[in-house]
Order: sequence, then structure tokens, then C-alpha cells
Amino acid sequence: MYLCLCGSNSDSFESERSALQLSRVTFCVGIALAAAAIGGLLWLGRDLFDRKPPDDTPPPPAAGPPWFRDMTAESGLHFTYRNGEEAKQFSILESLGGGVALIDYDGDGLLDMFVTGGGYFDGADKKQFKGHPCKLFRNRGGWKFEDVTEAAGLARDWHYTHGAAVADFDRDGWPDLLVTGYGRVVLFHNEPDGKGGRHFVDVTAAMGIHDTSWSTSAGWGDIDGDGWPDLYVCHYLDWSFENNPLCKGIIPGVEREVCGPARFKPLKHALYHNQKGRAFRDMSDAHGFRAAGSGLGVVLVDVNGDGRPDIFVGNDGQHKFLFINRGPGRLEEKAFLAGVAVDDNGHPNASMGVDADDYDGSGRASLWVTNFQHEFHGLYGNRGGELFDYHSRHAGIPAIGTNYVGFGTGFVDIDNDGWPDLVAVHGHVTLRPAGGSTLLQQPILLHNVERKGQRYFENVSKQGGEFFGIPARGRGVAIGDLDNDGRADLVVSHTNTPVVLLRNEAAPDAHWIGFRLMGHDHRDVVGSTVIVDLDDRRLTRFAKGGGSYLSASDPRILFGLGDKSAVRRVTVKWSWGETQTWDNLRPDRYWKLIEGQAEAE
Ligand SMILES: [Ca+2]
Ligand SMILES: [Ca+2]
Ligand SMILES: [Ca+2]
Ligand SMILES: [Ca+2]
Repeated sequence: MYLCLCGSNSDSFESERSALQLSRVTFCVGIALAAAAIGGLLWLGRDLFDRKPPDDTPPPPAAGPPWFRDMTAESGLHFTYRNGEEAKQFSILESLGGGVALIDYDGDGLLDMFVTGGGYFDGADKKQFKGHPCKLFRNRGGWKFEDVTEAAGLARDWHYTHGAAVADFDRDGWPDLLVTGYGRVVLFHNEPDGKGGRHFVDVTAAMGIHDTSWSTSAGWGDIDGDGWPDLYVCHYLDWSFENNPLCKGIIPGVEREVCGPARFKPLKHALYHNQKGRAFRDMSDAHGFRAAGSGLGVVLVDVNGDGRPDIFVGNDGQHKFLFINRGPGRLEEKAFLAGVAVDDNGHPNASMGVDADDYDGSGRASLWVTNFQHEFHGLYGNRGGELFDYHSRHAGIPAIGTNYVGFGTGFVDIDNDGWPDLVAVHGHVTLRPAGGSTLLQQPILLHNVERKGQRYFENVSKQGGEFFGIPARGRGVAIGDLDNDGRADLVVSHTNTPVVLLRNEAAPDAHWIGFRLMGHDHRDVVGSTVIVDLDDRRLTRFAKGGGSYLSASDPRILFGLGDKSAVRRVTVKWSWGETQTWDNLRPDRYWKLIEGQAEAE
């Protein structure tokens, strides 16, 4: 019922939101009751009217040296995603931006970096789609990156690109690369180049992938337990130049503005079944995807502890999806019943980036999503039994205010104290935003701290370093340890300004331990859970597919240990498999944990 509120007659993103705000005031109670009816028991017993306004309190001043150092200038990584807005088409295509995929394509133990290039509009009428080049940068170590695009076979005619995803789809032990965008998805196989190196070969047609939709984020994971990673591709909207209405801005006198998503029809997403690395088949019908969605973010992770990867999807202006995996060939969409479809106003937020982690020491994967102006970013605490509790208010998220439009994001234990913190980048999608918001927006860092016996996210953006004070149009974020020092670094893609590389320099004295999970015969391990037992504490992390926005992060699993240096036991609950333990592994290094092998390497 509230979906129809979202589809108002207003023009741009801005006026949609304003209309929505008014609707909200009028229909708040009705919406909450409707959501309660749909959401079932989860909503009962909640004080729906205990709402404090966001306080917009500025973050506390920095204490100590910055947590991140901007390494872009000296790294050799010079690259900018471009959206083609100079053609003045005001197309919604321009609003999405690009991503970053961390992929050790040459197997030297250092994460390399693939960045999408975007596109532009060509021809006399400026309606021909052209792609800007995507690039691959090899990590040479010591924070130096070298452009290897051509040698790696990636200098080619590109479509208008957005995102990238990484998995070893044919189980040869080498990570492969998938690139999304408007009208095309491209799958690259990582192969020997005959000169002792590696290069990528376009196998899209050979593998039977023919995705001409508008694809955004994608995530890999073995959905049916046959060992081969399947592929979830978010599709967005039915926009094209044949369906390109003129939208006015909300500010008087703004004659043309980027249209909001409610002007277009959402598309059905694709779930490609991997047929033993030899072909892919779209199984979305077989799995009974109940609704199309304006999909922008996807993460595959085991949310109910049964060892099977589930799928959480963020849709723009529509309810989110949570597909619970009931075993081979059975996905059950439970977002409303689980309490993650909407926020605590019953409002389907404009969701962009997503992630999952155990932020509260419960041992379960809670869910996180970045949202739009006039909304809070959503934290859904996993309470067990496939029930989640909208926890943004209790966890202090409203303190950042409601002017942000959030994209790339993730849980990342920046200070390695064993509590996952949060990073999110922002930037508006309309060129002339109203309501106190701006086109360029600051990224934020939220520190996971204890307050009154609960976990609370404190805005420590000032502690983040110079980057976190500069407003931009942030889009994709990839999280990964680029120098293997046990501290998770960040790479951020922006629309029309350079990709930024941030070195984590927080907490140099904190202990850590990291793992690469290796499935039997290179089978996919997404959906596995890793537990680290210290003397007095248990930490839980997850092997995930997808996550963030248009981006692919480090596949290794990193645990911050704080001042603890004794790791009593490590337990891996392998997806679709057995549980294995390792005792007394030395901290402050990475370990390879191989399925079925007693010794860690
Ligand atoms: Ca490498
Ligand atoms: Ca599961
Ligand atoms: Ca932390
Ligand atoms: Ca690092």
C-alpha cells in the first residue's frame, strides 16, 4: 500500500521525496499499522512513537593521528569514472556511477584493482551509448600500482559500465571477473597469457550469458550446493531514450533535472545457475522471484546459520528482498516476515549499498543498507529465528542527519578492536538538490563503541583523515588489505572525480588474524562462517558474495583482536559442508584454511 505513495506524480527525485515526506506525516500511523500487519510479531511490542528527531550533532574532534592516509597521488593509480553528463541528457543512467573490484588476478598475494569507466552519449543527437575504458591496475607492492589493462586483455570496446564482481566460476583456482552496466554483462575468464602472466578472455557468449538489461551490482555464491558459484545480477529500471521523460527540478526555475526512479518500471533480477563452469542459465523463474525490483545492492551471506548462503537485495524506493535458501533449487523471499523489507515507518527506503556482519557479538549476520535523503541508513539487527529488528535509531545512526544519499559501504573493523565499524560514501543523484542537501557530500566513518551496555555507532569521520572532510559524489567502495599488514584499506570510486586509495593507519599495535578459506577442489565458500575464540571473547565473521555497491572487496576474512594475542581456536562452518577447527594459530598473519585439511598453511 505504501508503494503507491512512492509512485507519486512528482517529477524528480527531490519532489518524490518531498511528496513522500508529506505523505509520511499524514499516513504515518496507518503505514506503521499496515507494516505491523505484514511484518507480524516482529513489530509487536515496539514503541513506534518513541521518535527523537535526528540531532545532526557534528562529529567529535579528531583525537590522535588520522586513521586513513590518502595514497592516491603517489600510488600511480590515476583514474576517473565518467558519467557523460556533459551531453546534458539528464538521464537517470548518469546517476549510478561506478565501482571497484579487488582481485589478485596474477596470484602473487597482492590484491590488484579493476575499476569501471562509465560512459558517454555520442552521435548528432547524443543518444548513442559509448563506454569509457575500464582499467586494471596491478599491485606492485609498496603502494605502487601499474596500469596493466592492455597486457591483461582488457583494452577493448566497453559498454556503459557500472559494477564488477569476482569469483572463480570454473574452479581452476584463478579469480574471474564480471562487469555490469547498461545493456550488457561481460564475463571474463582469467587465463595464462602464454608469456608467464595472466590475462582475461571474454567468455560471455560461450558461457550462454546474454543479459541486455540494465545491470548494477552483482554477487556470486553457490546457491544450490553443487560447488559451483552461481550469479545474482541486480537489474534496475526500464529507462531508455525511448522512455526518457522530461523531469523538472523541485527548485523553482530548474527546468530539467534527473528523473527519479518512480518514473520507471523496476526490472526482474537475474539468477544465473552455473552449470559446472561450462554454461550459465537464468533460473529466476524457477526460483519464483516474486517481484521485480529497482536493484542496486546485493550481498550473499548465511543469515540463519544453516550453512546455506542467503541473498539480501537493496532496491531503490521499493521494498528490499531477503531470499532464504531452503536447499537446492529453493529460495524463499522473506523480507517482510523477517522485518528487513522496509524501515520502522513502514517505508521502503531508496536503498543503495548493502553489507552484513556480526556488529554486536551475537554470532549472527546483521544487515546494513545505505539509503536516501530524508531517510536513515538501515541497520537490521539479526535476532535469530530469521527475525531482524530495525536498529538504526538505537545504534545512533540518526546522528549523522538525513541529508545524505548513501552508496558504497561496508562493515570494516578499522581499528582492529574486534568490533566491526562502518564506512559509507555519499553524493546526491540530482544536480540541484533541495531540502538542505547538496550534490557533493562527505563520506562518513562510524565507530562501533559500547554505550549503556549496547553497541552504538559513533561518528568519527573527523578521525578518518582529510578524505573524510571533502564532499564528493561517492559511489563504489571496495574494502581490502592492499599491503597485507592486517589493516583493511579502502578504494573509493567517484562520479567525475578520481578514484581514491586510502591506507588504513589506525591502531598499529592491535593484533589481528586473517584467513583465506579454500573450498575442496576450489569449490565456492560463500555462506561459510568463521568463528575465532579468544580466552574471553568469541568473534564471528562471514564469507560473503557481493556487498557494498557496484564493487568487490577482499575475499579474505580479517579479525581484529585488539590487545589479545592468543587465538585459542578457529572454527569454520563450511557452507554446504562440515565444521572444522584449528587450535592455537599464531596471530598477526594470514592463514590458508583448506577444507578437509587438518593443518593451516
Ligand atoms: Ca596481484
Ligand atoms: Ca542460510
Ligand atoms: Ca572497530
Ligand atoms: Ca592494509
